[in-house]
Amino acid sequence: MATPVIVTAAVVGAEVTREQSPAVPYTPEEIAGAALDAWRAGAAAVHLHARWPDGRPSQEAHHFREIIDRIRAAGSDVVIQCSTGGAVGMPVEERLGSLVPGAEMGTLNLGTMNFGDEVFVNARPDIVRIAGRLRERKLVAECEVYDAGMLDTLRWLLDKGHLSAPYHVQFVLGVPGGMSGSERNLRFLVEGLPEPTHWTVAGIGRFEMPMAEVALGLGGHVRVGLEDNLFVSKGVLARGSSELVELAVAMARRAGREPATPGQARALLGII
Ligand code: KMH
Ligand code: ZN
Repeated sequence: MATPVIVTAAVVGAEVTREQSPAVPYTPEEIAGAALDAWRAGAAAVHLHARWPDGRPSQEAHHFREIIDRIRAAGSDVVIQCSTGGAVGMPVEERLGSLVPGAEMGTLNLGTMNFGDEVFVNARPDIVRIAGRLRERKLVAECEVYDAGMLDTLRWLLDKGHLSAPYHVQFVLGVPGGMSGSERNLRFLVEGLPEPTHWTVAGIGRFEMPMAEVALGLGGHVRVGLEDNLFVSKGVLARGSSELVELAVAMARRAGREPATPGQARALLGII
């Protein structure tokens, strides 16, 4: 049987705003609601950011705690992944505020890069520090790779013992400043993994669904959601991340793969 597909829903992120789409959630209640809708639509995992009620990005522990509590209170077993990337410009200690009890995974961004017109700073000592915090808290790292050189940083982290299995890799393709979302780029990155591991692709903007399709064929996993893309088709806004999850689930089934349950996702990712 083909490996089930872990569909991860990235329901809010730090950049998109309600001015761009009224479906963007801000409050912990709205973010938890979007996560639950995504889980009901077939997402096995949710990638969480938080916002202040006015929409500013937040890495405040109390926001993440409330989001997770609301998800669990509704009876969901969805895998919880918290962002340590936060928003461009946030100091590392602030970014680490998201790693609250109840988190099961945390992101580990593997390098500094242009991020649109801004710079997303991830100096190597900071990457080591975040990796250390994830290890201390027994969280599975999801390594965010935006460009090919970041795979060398992954190899370096493994060689130096800053990171060890189980970990997960996510290729984020289409950020202006990183690699764009082409099949050739994705194949090149997958071939460049330092050792066999599970991986996901998050295609940004118009790259979301095309990259999901390529990943499904290559045995990878898929991330979708409003953090990455606001549209279901050209000029048509998604009702929410759950609608993008529905599209990804249907695409997976057409490719002969079933969406993973949260339990299957935990087994694949090594979450205990
Ligand atoms: N908001 C981006 C600057 C992550 O979640 O770890 C970083 C980001 C990655 O979203
Ligand atoms: Zn994120």
